[in-house]
Amino acid sequence: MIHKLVVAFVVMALAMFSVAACGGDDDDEPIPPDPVEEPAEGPDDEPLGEGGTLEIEADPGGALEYTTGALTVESGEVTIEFDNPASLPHDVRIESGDGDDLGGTAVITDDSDTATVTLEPGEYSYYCSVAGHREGGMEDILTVE
Ligand SMILES: [Cu+2]
Repeated sequence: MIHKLVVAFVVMALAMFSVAACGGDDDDEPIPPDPVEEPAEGPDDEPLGEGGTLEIEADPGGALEYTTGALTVESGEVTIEFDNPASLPHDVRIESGDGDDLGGTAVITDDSDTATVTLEPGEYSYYCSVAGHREGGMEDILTVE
């Protein structure tokens, strides 16, 4: 009598164990949740400063150079005040490090002109777009902080 109960108990226990083990084997790998795309932080998110004014002058003697050398300005809306006292036509163009033209003044002779460009922090150059002038030396560094 007791032996029969023990045997029955053991059989039931084994059966339950195998069912449990079987269920365990059927467990699938947990499915990872879809990756959430973080919004890309581009340069557009970088807060711009208050900008400033760049006073740029062409060489009065007519040499193919600016008298102002490397310049630094705060990021934001930047006003270019260009003075060309020479009898040669000149302008000021702003170029990004990637070679994109970002704007600039008119080509003027013995005159002055202003232009406004919006600049993010980075390394730029300013140059004269009159043919041959940039190659002749009318180019310098503009750092925007
Ligand atoms: Cu020029």
